[in-house]
Amino acid sequence: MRVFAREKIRKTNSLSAKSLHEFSTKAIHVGEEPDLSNSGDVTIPIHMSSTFARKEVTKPSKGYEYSRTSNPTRDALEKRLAAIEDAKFALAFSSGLAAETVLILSLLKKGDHVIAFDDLYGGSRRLFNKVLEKFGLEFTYVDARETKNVEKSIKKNTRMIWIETPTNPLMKICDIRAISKIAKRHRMLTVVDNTFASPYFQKPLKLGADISLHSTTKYINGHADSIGGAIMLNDKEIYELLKFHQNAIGAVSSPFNDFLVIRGIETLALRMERHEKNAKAVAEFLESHRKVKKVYYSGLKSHPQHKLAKRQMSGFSGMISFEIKRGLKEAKRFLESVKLFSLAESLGGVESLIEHPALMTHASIPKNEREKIGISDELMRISVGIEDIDDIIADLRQALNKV
Ligand code: P1T
Repeated sequence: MRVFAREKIRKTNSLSAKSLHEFSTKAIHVGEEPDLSNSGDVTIPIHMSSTFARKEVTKPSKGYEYSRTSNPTRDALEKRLAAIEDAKFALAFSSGLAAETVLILSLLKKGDHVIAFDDLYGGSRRLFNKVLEKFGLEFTYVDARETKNVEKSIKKNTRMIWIETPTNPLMKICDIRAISKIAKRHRMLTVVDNTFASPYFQKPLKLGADISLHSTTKYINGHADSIGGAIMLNDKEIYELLKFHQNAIGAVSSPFNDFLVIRGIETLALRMERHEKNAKAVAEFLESHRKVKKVYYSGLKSHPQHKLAKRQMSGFSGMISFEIKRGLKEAKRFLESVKLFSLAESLGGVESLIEHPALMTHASIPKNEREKIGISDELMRISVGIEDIDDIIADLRQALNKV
């Protein structure tokens, strides 16, 4: 019996991110190898303790001293996050915006300049302009679909290029490989907010980016029941700097939320396949509806960057935006007529959500700026859930009939 147990220990201990190659296997096993010398939990326990006892004054017993600095449940999540993004390192934060804040405060200083895609989550632009500019950082927004717009905006003090692709909310695509090349040539860092694609469909680090960032609140957790953020990267020096600031600033995720995100990741591959399948059907339905003016979905052949999306993503994800023909009043009527969809901010959960960017997620961007980017009053964004596709389309159809 003892021999059997030891054999099993050896077997389970051999599971590591390095020895596992396929996404779904890593998403289920990395960070949760059962420790058979202890209780052998198959799922990682939620270590709620804020502090850890030690025997010797100067040496934490198992490397843990205080949960802001590190925590076994967070460690498990960070290992898994690194594994699913094929990254060497990952760090987990209390929100996507906390991850962004720690990233910028760790790597930039007063007087530094950032070039950012002009179509970004409204909260990211609010963070940049209303918070970080106060500390002497400078941001320039460009339409990064044209790589030359990025190159043209480089200044002596430019240190970072910040992109989303697909963007929130207009699903614009930029060329991660080409932009990363420019950044390298000018010794700048490329940060990709990979929230909309998820690590299942896009791996920015493999395309040359330095940092991949996520709001884990969205697809990675996938059940609309926790707020969190993550940074994945390969550079050890930058990782150590970020790890220092994660502790020094303190915007860490809670062990309970870490547990939820670990559990969410286990079904990420299955969920993303279904999100995409449903989204394709919804995009085609909307595109063929006479009351719909325009559909924004990179999986449609009519999307101006469909080919680039196909090249750098392995799937098109579940986010769609669209405009109806009859103005704000009718858009509001449509939004208030859906029944299966919840009219709510956020995205990436199993349930279908719908929202109005100009009045909700992107309301903090001045109207003239919004219009310049293309966020009109008729624009609506949907996060297609994994419910039965017939029910999803029936709900959209009945709401369109009310317009
Ligand atoms: O909400 P939080 O976990 O802090 O993540 C911020 C964030 C960062 N990046 C992208 C691309 C995002 O979409 C978000 C959050 N977005 C929404 C809440 C939304 O409804 O678009």
